[in-house]
Amino acid sequence: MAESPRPKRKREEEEEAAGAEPHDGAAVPAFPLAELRLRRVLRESAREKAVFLHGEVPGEAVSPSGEGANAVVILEKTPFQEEKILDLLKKHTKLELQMRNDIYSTYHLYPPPELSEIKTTVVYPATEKHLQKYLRQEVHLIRETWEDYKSITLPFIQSQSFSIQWVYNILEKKAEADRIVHENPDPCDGFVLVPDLKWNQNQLDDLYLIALIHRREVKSLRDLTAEHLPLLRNVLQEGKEAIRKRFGVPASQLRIYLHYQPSYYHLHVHFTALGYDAPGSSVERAHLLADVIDNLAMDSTYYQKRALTFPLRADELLFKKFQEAGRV
Ligand code: GTA
Repeated sequence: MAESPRPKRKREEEEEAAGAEPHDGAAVPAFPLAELRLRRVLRESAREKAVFLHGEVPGEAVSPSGEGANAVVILEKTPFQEEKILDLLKKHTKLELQMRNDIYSTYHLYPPPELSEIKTTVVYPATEKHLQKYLRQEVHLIRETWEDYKSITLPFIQSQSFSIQWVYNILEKKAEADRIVHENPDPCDGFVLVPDLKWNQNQLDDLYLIALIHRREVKSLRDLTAEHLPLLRNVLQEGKEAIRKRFGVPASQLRIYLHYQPSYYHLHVHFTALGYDAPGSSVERAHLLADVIDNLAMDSTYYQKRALTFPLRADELLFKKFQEAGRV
């Protein structure tokens, strides 16, 4: 638990703005959550205290393929905020004894509405790929050589990847402009640092920011060479400094890494609290930025030479491409 990183009023202003400012800057009504038809539970996790839902928005024009009316809704219980715990103890609406045994007892505590927030993330309209992404599935590890990258992965990325319009909206200040924590405006070696979609900014325990580079042609780790070292060093140094200044978290408590494979092929760097077990921070997917910099400084073509390992879900098209090529 940690202190709220920002004053409450500021948060409220941002929340109001978030409700009124969609990706193109025009005002839209809130997502009609109460009318959502639940199609299925894609995944639920007791550990993450989150559930991933596939819903259908009634009354929306449905394309022949059924796309357009689909939504993914992620409901997630939020971490405790230290400054609100006293309120939780004092202002609960009901306290029900569940069991008592000697010195041990458990209760159902029902907090007042203002202390029972559920973080709700909506992807709407959601594509089939979004539905697949959140569906619980068997996962396999792939070992991709540079030749595999060129003959299997790159053609797949060019034909299939997720839209990165949301990235361009941030870089062009069409969305989330009021959330920018730091910007280096240099078109070649600059970037924008913003809170990640997954972080509600109420507490530092699950701190999560992303740095999006201004350059548009760098898709992933595989494109990096020594030419990108000034950019990567800027992201590392300035990102650390901006987070220390804004949130008071020292660099020694940050995990700063890139994903391979990413979901979005516009180079970005994840900054998460070291104590937070963020989705995608495990060894099969995360590459520490400091190590990436060292590798490139030793060998400019390091990431065009070495094999890279990553997990793929069994029904992902990229997995099928590796299977067809006899590489799984
Ligand atoms: N600020 O509009 C955005 C935005 N979008 C669309 C994505 N991101 C955004 N940030 C802002 N505004 O950290 C963030 C994502 C992610 C990063 C992209 O950009 O939150 P990536 O390209 O490496 O893709 O990173 P990644 O990691 O696969 O994406 P993502 O969405 O984090 O999914 C990884 C897994 O985490 C999912 O399969 C799921 O199991 C889990 N997960 C995803 N979203 C949530 C969530 N909201 N709550 C809990 N778990 C989640």
